Amino acid sequence: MSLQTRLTELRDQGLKDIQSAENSEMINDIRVKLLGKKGSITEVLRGMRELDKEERPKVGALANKIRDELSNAIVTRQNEIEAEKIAKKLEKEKIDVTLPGVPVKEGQAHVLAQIIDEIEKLFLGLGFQIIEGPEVEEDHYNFEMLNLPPDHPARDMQDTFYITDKTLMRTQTSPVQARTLEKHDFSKGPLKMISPGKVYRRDTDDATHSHQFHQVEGLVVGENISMADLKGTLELVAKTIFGEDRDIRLRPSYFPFTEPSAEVDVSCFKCGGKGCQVCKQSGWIEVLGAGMVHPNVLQMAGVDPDVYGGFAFGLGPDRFAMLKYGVDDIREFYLNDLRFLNQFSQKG
Ligand code: 2U9
Repeated sequence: MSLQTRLTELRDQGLKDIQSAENSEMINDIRVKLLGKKGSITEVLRGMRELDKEERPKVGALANKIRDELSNAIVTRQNEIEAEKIAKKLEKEKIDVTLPGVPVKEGQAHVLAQIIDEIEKLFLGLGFQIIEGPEVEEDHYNFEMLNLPPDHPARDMQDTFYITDKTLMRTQTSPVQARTLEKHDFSKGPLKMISPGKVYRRDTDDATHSHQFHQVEGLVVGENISMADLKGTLELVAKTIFGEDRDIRLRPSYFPFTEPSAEVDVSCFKCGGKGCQVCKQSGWIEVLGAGMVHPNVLQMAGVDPDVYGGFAFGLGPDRFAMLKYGVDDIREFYLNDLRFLNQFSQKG
């Protein structure tokens, strides 16, 4: 068989093989078999040494033409295979961007967070700072700085979880106020702050008691601060949370950290003060405690009680939410049952 015939045969078979190759690996094998160092075309070219001088250029030209033809066919098929691969991938991964998405269920703040947010907004508007502090506290700040020395009988009501002899889960957010008061620079003006957060008591949980609940406490210390300032501030709290038409009244009480101290009632938001089941026919509901900061507390924080004075108050967002929404079991707030929590939609 002449070399020309051999070459055209190789070309015809090669082109067929190239055309029917299905992937890059097959194409590569064909390329090696035909055009590689030991490939069939290369071998034919090597055989040209035996040809007559006149024949060599003709066969050489044909061999080069066929080699080019085959390499072009290989590149073309290779490109086709690549394009087919991409097209298949695109088909498989096709998405319809016009389809409606899976709706994201919008959450909302916990009902207690909603109450705390409302109180924080009110006090920010009055120029108060919002200050948080540690839940694991020193006995010194939780009790002693608040005029509750060791063995003070009022400590009984605030029994808590002790971490060591001198560290405990705070029973009130007052220690945050004591720490801030101790550091306050009065040359820069009065101290006006609220401290919201979790507090702990060694209570057996029932419908009205929880070993962990929330407080927002407030403290104002400066010059010429009177009980009228206290009453005006608390009236705003009552109106913000329980409605514009609310009144408040102060009844004498006792707290070790305030003197005089008062329990604060809000006129019943259910009956407007006439008397109903919610207010137990009294027209009033007790909502918070307050008083003028005890001189001992000021003194212990390094503040001169002859120059500075102020008021403090404490309220329980849990109790506020129970009253406002008629929740009769405090434990509901801590069960994380969405059927309960979703009732308090922020959108109204
Ligand atoms: C400093 C000085 C005084 C904080 C106060 C109350 C009154 C109060 C609780 C009652 C039950 C809140 O809802 S409750 O848990 N508190 O009645 N708290 S005055 O007085 C302070 C705090 C810090 C330095």
